[in-house]
Amino acid sequence: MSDNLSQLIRETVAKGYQIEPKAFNLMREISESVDLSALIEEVIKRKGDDKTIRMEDIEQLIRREEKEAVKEIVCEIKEPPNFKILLNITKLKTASGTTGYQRLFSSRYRKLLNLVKRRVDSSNLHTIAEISGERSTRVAGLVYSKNVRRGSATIVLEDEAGRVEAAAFDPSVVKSIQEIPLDSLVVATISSGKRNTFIVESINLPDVPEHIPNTSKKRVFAALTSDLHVGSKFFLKDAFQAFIKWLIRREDEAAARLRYILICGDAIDGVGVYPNQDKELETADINKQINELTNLLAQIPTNIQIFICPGNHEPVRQAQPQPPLTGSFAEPLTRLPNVHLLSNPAWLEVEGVKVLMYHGRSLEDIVATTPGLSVERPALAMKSLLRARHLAPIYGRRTPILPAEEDLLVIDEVPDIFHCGHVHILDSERYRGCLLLNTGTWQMQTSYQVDMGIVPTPAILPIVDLSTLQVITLDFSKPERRQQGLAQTHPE
Ligand code: D5M
Ligand code: FE
Ligand code: ZN
Repeated sequence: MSDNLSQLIRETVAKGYQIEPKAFNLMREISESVDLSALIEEVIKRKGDDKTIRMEDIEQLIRREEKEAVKEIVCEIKEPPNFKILLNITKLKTASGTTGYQRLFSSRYRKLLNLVKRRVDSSNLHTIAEISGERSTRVAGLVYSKNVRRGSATIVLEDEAGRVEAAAFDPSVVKSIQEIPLDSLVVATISSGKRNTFIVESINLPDVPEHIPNTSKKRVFAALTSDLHVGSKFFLKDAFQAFIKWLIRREDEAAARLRYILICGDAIDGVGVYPNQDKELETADINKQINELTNLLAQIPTNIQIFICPGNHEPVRQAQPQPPLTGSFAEPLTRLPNVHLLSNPAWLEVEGVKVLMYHGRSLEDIVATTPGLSVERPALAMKSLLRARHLAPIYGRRTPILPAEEDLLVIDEVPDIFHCGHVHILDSERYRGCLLLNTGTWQMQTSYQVDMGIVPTPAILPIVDLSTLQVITLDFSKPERRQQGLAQTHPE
């Protein structure tokens, strides 16, 4: 026990007061963090004839102190929100048929090539047609196909004018080929092997440079979430309602500082998304689902800005990029002054912090084709997308992609926060200064997920302090909410 504490206890007893053991323990616990002698003085002032100091007497005052602090925070952040919608794809020039996809891939190639040229010394970057048998040639090409075996791999690269097949035997190059998503752009050094064959000496994705993230000057928080699935029998309405109650009550600092909510797709469950979905729906009427979502969001204080992008359960075009909800489906939500309907993907700047929102359908294709990756660690699959600088590189598997004149799924800029959902598992990573966050779900495990062996992490909400990009999580799945730093789950 500290000298100050013993002194304080002696003085209190000398004044004729008794201290209950529980109160004494609490005093010891908090003696480092509060001005205990001022606190006991206040307790005595309130006691009257009762000469016993109980735990409750002290607790009441601490709570009041906390409340005062929260009130102060609320006053402190009274400036208007500071955000910009940097990319919201509402209109897109489509190109139909096979020429459509040719144009899309040619746009992808050119955009990623320009990005690579900004990053690396491009003076010796050649076209595939320029590969010579005499010396090593550095080329940029899209991965047309690849075949990885034990100890070796072959890869076919193509650019606008040609194709080349090359083999790799170096274990680190074979590993790189294994990790590189199909249809992404790579920079490879190709040399000639025996009998007119080519060898891959090195191969790299465009990647991101080491990045110093932008942060907010104000200590303002943003809740990043996804996959509510309102309308599903498995939507955890009580847990979501507990989150809203927590927001309204503002009894702790995170709630008081929260100014933004980002919902990264699958806000509603929709209809006809998977076979026999109707058996798992609370309501099969999309308008009713949207009304219920609107009613929930309407309870959120209007000084909190809410951004919503669609996922594969929303009634919009499934081919990506997906437009924002529109027409009668959007109407109830647009009546809320603080709701902003965005496309998938969308770019957002909140308090100076750049956020890339993308629902994450392509994560399924990444984990299905990359050995070592799984849905349990979606943030690692997100890292693959970021390194490929493309949100859905793999063409022709589960992710429908719209043939368009411009490939808007290229990640042109380095985001400070890359936000995805879809896999229903909360996960985070830091990669070269970027925060990668997959934000889980508010839906219990569905029978489909039981069959697929997907174990979701429902009702755990990550909240980002925009001034530091540190993440805390709040668990609303239990009545006893537990707060913890996300860094504890996956240390950097
Ligand atoms: O996706 C919820 C989860 O289910 C997520 O982990 C992807 C997985 N999922 C969704 N659709 C499919 C198909 N067709 N095959 C395999 N796995 C799938 P959600 O978008 O919420 O339904
Ligand atoms: Fe979902
Ligand atoms: Zn989804």
